[in-house]
Amino acid sequence: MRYTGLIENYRDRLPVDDSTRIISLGEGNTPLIRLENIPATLGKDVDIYIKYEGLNPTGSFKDRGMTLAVTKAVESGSKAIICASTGNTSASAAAYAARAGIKAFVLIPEGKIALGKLAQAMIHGAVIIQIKGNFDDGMRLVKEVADHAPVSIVNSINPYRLQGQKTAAFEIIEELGDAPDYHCLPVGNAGNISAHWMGYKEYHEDGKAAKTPKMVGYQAAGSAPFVKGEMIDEPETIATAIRIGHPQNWDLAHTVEKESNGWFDALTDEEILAVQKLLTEKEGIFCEPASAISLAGAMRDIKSGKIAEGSTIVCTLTGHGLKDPDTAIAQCKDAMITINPVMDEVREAILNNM
Ligand code: AN7
Repeated sequence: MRYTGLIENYRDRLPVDDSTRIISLGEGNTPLIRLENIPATLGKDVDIYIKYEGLNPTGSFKDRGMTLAVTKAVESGSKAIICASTGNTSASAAAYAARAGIKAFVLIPEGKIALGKLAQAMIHGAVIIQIKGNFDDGMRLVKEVADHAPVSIVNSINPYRLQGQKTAAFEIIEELGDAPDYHCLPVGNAGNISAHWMGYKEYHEDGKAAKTPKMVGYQAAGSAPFVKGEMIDEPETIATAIRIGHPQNWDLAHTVEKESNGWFDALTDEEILAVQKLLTEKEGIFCEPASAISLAGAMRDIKSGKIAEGSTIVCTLTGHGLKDPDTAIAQCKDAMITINPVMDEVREAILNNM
């Protein structure tokens, strides 16, 4: 059967009915890839799977929530959606609004969103409002303006976003035959970790999984309110996707931590970038910096024994590496050889680099 997106696939578990016009780009159904080379380097017996959410239609997990948020906005008669974004939400909102034939307004922090995401929001025709401030300023403004203008908010404070995103947990359980022991994710607003936990609990309660995983959320050291235990006013990190100091799902995420017996921890930008590169070089998988933090954190916690040996671990790679070409290229400055167009020089380049 033709795959037509996650709402059709999980129709009976999502708030739609037969008359709902579904706005979909075929999101979901992303690969769960078993790491073959990295686990052996850790000196521990573990099974690590990557849920490659970068392969969604706009290159990030946001599409799972956006398909339902935009579907419901259109159903309610809305002609425009709005979001604040560190980049990926704006790209997704722009694409799904285009598909629906409605307007998208996106508020982004000036100079702090990755190039690919900006290109996406622009080419899909979103109205881009740059803020001389950060994501948290944008979020505050979106909430304020929604009371004064005819727009539907599609940030993760919109409950349909989380309903859509919970389907990633369903897919993982269906593929593994059960929930993993640990599920590691990058955390910004903590919508995704909360959505996954909803999905795991739902399938567990319905007998589709024998257990639920410990949920582990990793943040960038300069933007780690959950690790600090308080909001941060000036978040900073190279992983701009998670450059968020005032997470919108603060209480939900703490409930997830408690109920799942999980934890939050922080990693430095250097640790994040090193694992982004390792993953591309050792496994052939390219994700954006924010996404690499899930594996970077898992590797550290596996090595230390905090994640138990013998465990099955799923790490979500939330966004595609192509989202942020600047950061990738900056990591590989000396990776090019320039020659004259003669065979001898090509051969030399090969032999010198075997
Ligand atoms: C690649 O696009 O908040 O913890 O405005 O783009 O659910 O917020 C992006 C977040 C992780 C964090 N990885 O997820 C936005 C935005 C990537 C992201 C997160 C984001 P949440």
